[in-house]
This record gives sequence, structure tokens and C-alpha cells, in this order.
Amino acid sequence: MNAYSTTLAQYLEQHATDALASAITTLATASISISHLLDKGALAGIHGEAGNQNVQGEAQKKLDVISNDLLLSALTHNPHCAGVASEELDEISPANNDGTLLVTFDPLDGSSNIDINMTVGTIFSILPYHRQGQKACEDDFLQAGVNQVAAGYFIYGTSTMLALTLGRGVAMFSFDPSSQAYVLINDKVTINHSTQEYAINASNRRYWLPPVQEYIDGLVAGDTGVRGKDFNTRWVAAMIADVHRILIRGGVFMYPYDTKIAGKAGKLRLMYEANPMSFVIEQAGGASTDAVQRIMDITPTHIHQRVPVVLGAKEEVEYIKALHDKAGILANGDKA
Ligand code: FDP
Repeated sequence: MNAYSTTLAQYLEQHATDALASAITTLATASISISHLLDKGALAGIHGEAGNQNVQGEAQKKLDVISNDLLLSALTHNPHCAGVASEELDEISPANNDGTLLVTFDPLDGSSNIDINMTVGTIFSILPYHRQGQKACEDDFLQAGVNQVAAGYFIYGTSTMLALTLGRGVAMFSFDPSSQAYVLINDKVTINHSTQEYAINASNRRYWLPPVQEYIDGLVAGDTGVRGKDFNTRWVAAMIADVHRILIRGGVFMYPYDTKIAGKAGKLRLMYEANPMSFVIEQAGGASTDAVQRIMDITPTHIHQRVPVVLGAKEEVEYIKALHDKAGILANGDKA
């Protein structure tokens, strides 16, 4: 017998509208199927490449495709869901014209981790839909992150968990395999404002802007440099796992602007990764920017838009933004 007793269903009954509760329950049910497939691993024939490329030009893993299909089919059958957009699909999928919600998702973030038996997860964002009776189109999705009514992620790690925000803090649930239900383990997740831990892919150093190079040099110099204290790197290389670590024990995560691929300002996608994670991080007391402006204030121009991401401990995020401000960096990475 443990101390936890509130299920996701009970939590949603108390805190969410019927429509939201229904959409989140649909997502949770699909996540349980994905979690079971991951448990079976190679035995379920889910390892390896699917042999296609997604809209982002990345090789799709078999489980990327299976997870995408599971979520898409479940959500398009939900009566409250007017449309769905997936990181894996070129175009949005209209669903039920009378629905009041739009759902975006990254079916399996960090999918290069599947074959090495490391953490992956499903990230989702829920936006309002206002054109009832009409078929949803891509323009309906192009809303700033501040419009999100819920967001979160299911993380498939040593255990399966759900981090959820409905805009009034962040709740953390753990999946109980014996009851097959998500159970509330923390109803007020908070992030420390300061940290000595950071996450970045340092192999991209030569492509970063000077303020990011200067910032990381300061951290590496530790107590011999401008920061006067030692810092530690933690990098799982799956955003979902790096963000989850920050929610649990603090830190700052960066996938900054880089010049590695011409025309791509950052690696992460605004609508499937940056916005939902920003909502979760802000609701836990952290901050999230593209190093110049708040991510949730960005009005998307395209559903597959990419953005630089700097999120986590407030003091650190503000420090990085101040370095960019001092260097006169604009939102597109140019200098003022
Ligand atoms: P992945 O390509 O494995 O799906 O956006 C996807 C992502 O993982 C993030 O989860 C992760 O932070 C990042 O890419 C890692 O990319 P690099 O290894 O290219 O730095």
C-alpha cells in the first residue's frame, strides 16, 4: 500500500473541463499502448528504421510511425478534437468540426534512443478551436503558446510518467502497471531558480552565436571563471528526458540558435516541443526563451517551424538572455 491514491481520472474530474478531460484521457490511453510496446521492445518487432523520412527529413523509426498512427487515430475519433497536428506528418488532420480543441503532438521524442533502450516520450499541446461547424485547417493551429489550455508529456523511462499542466501549476503522475492507471505523485512540481547543472550538445560549439559560446566558456571555467562556481553537464540527448530531469532536480537546457543547417534557426519544433515544454516549465516556476524573447509569445508562421530553446532555472535563463541582449542579437540570430 503506498501513499498515493488520486488517479488521473479523478484529477481531471476535479480540475479540467469535460472536453479537456476527454482529450487528455485519449492521450493517456494511447500512451499506455506505446508504453507496453516499448516494454516488449525487440520482441514486438518495433526496433530499427521504418524506411521512410518524416516531414523534417529525419529517418523514421518503426515506433515513430506506430505511435503516430495510434495517437492520430485515437484523437481524430475524439468528439472534442477539431484537428490534430503531428510532428511526423506534413499536413494537419481535421477531425470533428464541432470540437473545441486542437491537439499537436510529437509521438516519440528522442526516438534515436529506442534501439539503445533509453528514455523516450510523447509530448502534447492542446489549443482552443473557435470555428465550430467548419473544418479545421493549418491556420487554426498557428496560435502563440500563451493560448495553450493544457500541455505535457508522457515519459517512458525506468517507469512511465505523465507531467501535466492545465495552466495552474504542474502535476506529476506515475503509471501503475498493476491498476493500469496514472496516479498522482506530486500536484505542485517546482523548479529552483538557480542551478549548477546544464544541458547542451557541446559538439555544436562552432555553430553557436558568440553569447552562447561565452556563456558555456563561463560554465566550463567553473570557480576559476566569471561565474565563481562549478557547473556540471547532464545531456541525455532526448529533450523529453533533459526537461524531465530539470523538473525533478533543476538545471538549464539549451538547444540554441546555430548555423549548422542553413535556414534552420534551431533544431526543436515550436508547436510540438518548444511550446508545450515552455508551458510546463513556466508553470513549474522556470523560464523559457529562444534567448531573445519568451517562446510562448512567438506567433507561429508554420506548423513545422523550428526555434532556438533556452529553458529551465529562471536565473540562468535570464543570464543567457542578458548576454544576447548585450551582444545586440535579434530574434532571427542577426545582430541589431
Ligand atoms: P531526436 O532527434 O532523437 O528525436 O528534436 C529531437 C531530438 O531528439 C531532441 O529530443 C534532442 O534534444 C535533440 O533532437 C538531440 O539532437 P542532436 O543529437 O542532433 O543534438
